[in-house]
Amino acid sequence: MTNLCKQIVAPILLSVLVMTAWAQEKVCGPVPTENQLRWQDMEMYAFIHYSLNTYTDQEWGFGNEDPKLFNPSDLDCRQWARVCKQAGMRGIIFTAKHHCGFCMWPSAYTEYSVKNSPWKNGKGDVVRELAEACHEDGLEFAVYLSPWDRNHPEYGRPAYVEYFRNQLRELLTNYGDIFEVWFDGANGGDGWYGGANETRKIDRTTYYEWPETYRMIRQLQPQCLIWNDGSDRGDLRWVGTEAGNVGETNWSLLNHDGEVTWPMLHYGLEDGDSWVPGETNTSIRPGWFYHETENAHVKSLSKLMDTYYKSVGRNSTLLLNFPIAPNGRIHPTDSLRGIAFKKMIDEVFKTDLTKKAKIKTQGNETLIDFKEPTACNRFLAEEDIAQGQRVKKFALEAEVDDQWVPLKDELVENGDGLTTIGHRRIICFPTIKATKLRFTITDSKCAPMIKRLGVYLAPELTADIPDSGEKKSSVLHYFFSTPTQMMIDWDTEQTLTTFRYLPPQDTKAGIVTHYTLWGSTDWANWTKLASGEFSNIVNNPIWQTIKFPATKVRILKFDADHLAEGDRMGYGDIEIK
Ligand code: FUL
Repeated sequence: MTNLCKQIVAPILLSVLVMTAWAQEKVCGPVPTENQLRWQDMEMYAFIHYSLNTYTDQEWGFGNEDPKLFNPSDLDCRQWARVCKQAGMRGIIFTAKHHCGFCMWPSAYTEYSVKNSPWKNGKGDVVRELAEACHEDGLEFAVYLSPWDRNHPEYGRPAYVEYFRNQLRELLTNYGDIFEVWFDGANGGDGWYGGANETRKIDRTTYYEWPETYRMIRQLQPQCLIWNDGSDRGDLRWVGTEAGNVGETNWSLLNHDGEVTWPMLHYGLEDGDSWVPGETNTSIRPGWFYHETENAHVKSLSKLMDTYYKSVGRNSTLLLNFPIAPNGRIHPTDSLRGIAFKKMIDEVFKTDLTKKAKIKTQGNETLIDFKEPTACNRFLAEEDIAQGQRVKKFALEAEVDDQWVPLKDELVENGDGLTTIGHRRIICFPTIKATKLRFTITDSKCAPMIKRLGVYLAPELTADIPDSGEKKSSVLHYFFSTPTQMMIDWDTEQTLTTFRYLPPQDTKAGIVTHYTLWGSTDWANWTKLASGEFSNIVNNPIWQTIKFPATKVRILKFDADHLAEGDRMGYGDIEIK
C-alpha cells in the first residue's frame, strides 16, 4: 500500500471494523453487570420463611398476632446454615419482615418485633444470629422485607414509606454484606393497620417511591441486587410463578420502561433493552411457612430434580425455601431431602462424557464423537453471558444404530425446548446409546459464544407416585345456589371438623380468596363455622385447610366473599372430614 493509500484506506477500514463491532454489540443487546454475573454463578440459594405465622399456622398474618407467640425452644440459626450449605445453597434470603409486619430483628422504629417477645427476654435478634451463622459458614446473606405491612397504622400513607426505608437502612447497615433485597409485590389490601382493621389500596407504581429507595440501597450496599416482581425495574425479576419453573425459552432481558406482563416475567423479552435475569422461587413444601399438616408433603427427590432442570437448567437461579418449624429448626424431613437433592445433582453431573469424546466444531456445528455407543440422557450448554445472550435456536441430534435422530427436551410440553441457552441450559431426554451427538446453532442474534458443553448419564429416579386421579369431591353431593355459593348436603347428620378447598389449577378466574363457611342441620338455622382469607392462594394455588370445632351438620354452605378474578366460584376439588 502506498502512503497515500494507507492514509485514506486504513482509517476507512478501521471505522468499518469499529462500526461492525458496534453493530454486533448492538444487535446482541445488553450484558450483565459484575454483580449480576456473580449472582448467576451462585446458581442455588435458600429462602427461609419464619415469623409469627409459624406459630399461628398461617401463610399470611393479619398484623394483629401477639408478639408473645414468638418463643422458640430451640432456635438454632447455625443448624439452618449447615443444612442449607449441605443442600448446595450458596446463600440465604431471610424473611426479616413478612406481610404481618412482625420484625425478626429489634428495629428501633416499631414495637412489633422480637424485642417484645419472650424469646431471650426480648434481647434476641434472629437477623443477627443468621447473618453471623451464614458468614461463618461461607454463605452469603440477604433479606426479604415485605413492603406490604398489615400491622403498621400508617400503611398506605407517606409516613409508612419513610418507616419502610428506615427499616431497610437498619438491615443494610448493621448486618454486614447483603447480596440481595427481596421486595415482595403481594398486597392483599386488608389488614389490622394499628387497629383500623380495614382495606387499604395503594398504587404500586408510585406509592413506594422506589427510585429513592433504590438510590439508598446502591449507596449503602453497592454490590447488593434488587429483586422485584416487575414494577420498578430492579436487577432481577420474578418468573411469574411459585411452582418452581421458568419458561423453557428464557431471555435474561426486559425493557427498562413500560409494563411487565406475565409472559415477560416467565420468558423474558428477546429484544429487551436491559439485563434483568429471572430468579425461580419455590418452597420445598407446598406452603412457604411451616405447617405440621404438610410434613408428609415435602417435595420428593424427583420433583426437586425436575425443579433444578426447570430453573438452573433454564438460564435461571433457584431460590429454594426451607420453612422453620415452631421449635426454631429446619424439620428433619426437609433437611434430609435438601441434602439428598445436592447429592443427586453431584451424582448426575459427576462424569462429563464429552471428556472421552472427540469434539470437532465447524462453524455453528459441534460434533461430539464417542467412538462407541455411549449411554446418555442429559445435554448441557452454556453461553459466555458476559458477552450477552445470543443463541435463539439450536438443534440436537444423536447417532443411534447408524441413524441420526432428533432429540428434544422431554420436560417441555410444547415444542422441542431447543431455543435459548444463556448461563446454562440442560436438555433432558430418555436414555439412548449414542455414538455421536450433533449440536447445531441454527439462529442467534450474532456470533454465538459457547463456553461449555457437557453430556451426562443421570440415574433413573423413581417417579412420584401418581395420584389415582380420583376427585375427593366426587363422593359429595353439592350444587351452587348462586355463582358464589356452594352447598353440600348429606342424608344424615355428620360430625365435621375440616373443610378443604383446592382452587382451580389452570386459571385465576373463580379462585376464592376470602370465604365464610356455614353449617346447618335443617336448612333454616345456620351456624358460622369459620371465615377468613386463603392467603397467597393466587400465586400458590395449593390445597387450603379450614379447621373448626367438631360440629354436627347436614348441610354445609361455602360462601366466596371475594374471588381473585371473575364472578363465578371455581374449584379444583373439595374434601370434607
Ligand atoms: C409471596 C408471598 O405472599 C408469600 O407469602 C411468600 O413470601 C412468597 C415468597 O412470596 O408473594
